[in-house]
Amino acid sequence: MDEEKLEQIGALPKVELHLHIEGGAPPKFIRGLAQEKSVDLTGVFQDDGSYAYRDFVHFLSVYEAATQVLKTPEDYARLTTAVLEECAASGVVYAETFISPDFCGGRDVGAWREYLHAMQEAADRAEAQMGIILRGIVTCIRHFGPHKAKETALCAAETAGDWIVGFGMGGDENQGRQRDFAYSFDMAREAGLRLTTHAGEWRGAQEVREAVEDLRVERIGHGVRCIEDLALVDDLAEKGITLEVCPGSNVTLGVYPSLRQHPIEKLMERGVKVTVSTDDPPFFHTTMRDEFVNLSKTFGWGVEEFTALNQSALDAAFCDEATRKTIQSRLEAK
Ligand code: MCF
Ligand code: ZN
Repeated sequence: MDEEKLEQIGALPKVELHLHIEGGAPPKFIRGLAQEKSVDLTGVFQDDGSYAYRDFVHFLSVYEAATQVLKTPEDYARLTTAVLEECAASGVVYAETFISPDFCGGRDVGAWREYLHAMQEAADRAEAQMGIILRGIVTCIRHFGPHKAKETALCAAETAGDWIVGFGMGGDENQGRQRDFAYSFDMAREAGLRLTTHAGEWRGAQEVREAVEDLRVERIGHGVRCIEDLALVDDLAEKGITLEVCPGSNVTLGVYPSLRQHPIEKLMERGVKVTVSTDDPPFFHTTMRDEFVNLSKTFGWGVEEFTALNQSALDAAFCDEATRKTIQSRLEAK
């Protein structure tokens, strides 16, 4: 692929469905807040200033350690601005972000509303200044257990609307089962929220099947390990379930040894709805632009393939129809 073509692909407008808000924090931003608040972040950064972690479980604890500096709604407003600046610089026109009442007010509904208000105001400002549109997915954390997830689901149900559009789960897939969280997902569904859960990143195809059957989600975070059971892959294709695939994250965390060996192309060829996201971009040394360019270099994809990926993402976005139309016209205008 020649340089000009790669440049063109990097410059395409993009839709991103899988982005954890604290995971999008530039390390400099977190270091700055730590200094302001005199928080000791020993062990969070490497000598070169990037986030330090050895493996997935360590990544989860470093993520939580970095999040300690985010103490107030105002901190989350600043974080939202910093994350959206990075997204917009990468050509993202619409993003959905995972936000968690665990970190924003300790799952207290009143406090959660204040954090949410601050993030939404920051997102409105970013939309006015940079044109980027953001929506939120309230997210429970699997390794915090089902009881805390219920409190999180209550926060989600209380604030469901045209900005909080979904409910999801992230965290350590090796703890518990999807069905342990069915009560919370049912509560969110009844409040009108759309559903997604992380599955099939660290555990195999069975985990993806359980996510679909036990939580009745319409999207899956990662989901890539479904490739280990082709009958399941066909089932996902038939049901129209969308995978929020994060190739750079998977390679950096060691789910696959290289992008070449990543199943994204096989999944698409077999008819599964696939989208591309960054997950926690600075943790994984990536951006949406990098994801597009790297996929193009590895699989030889051109504008047509990336246009299809964007369209799958927009079709699976949890926003309302008026917003979808606005984004559609932005994708077509460029
Ligand atoms: O997708 C990656 C890796 N797999 C699982 N979970 C997470 C990922 N990035 C963040 N998370 C989790 C993590 O537990 O989501 C939470 C973090 O605390 C934040 S949700 C706003
Ligand atoms: Zn994730």
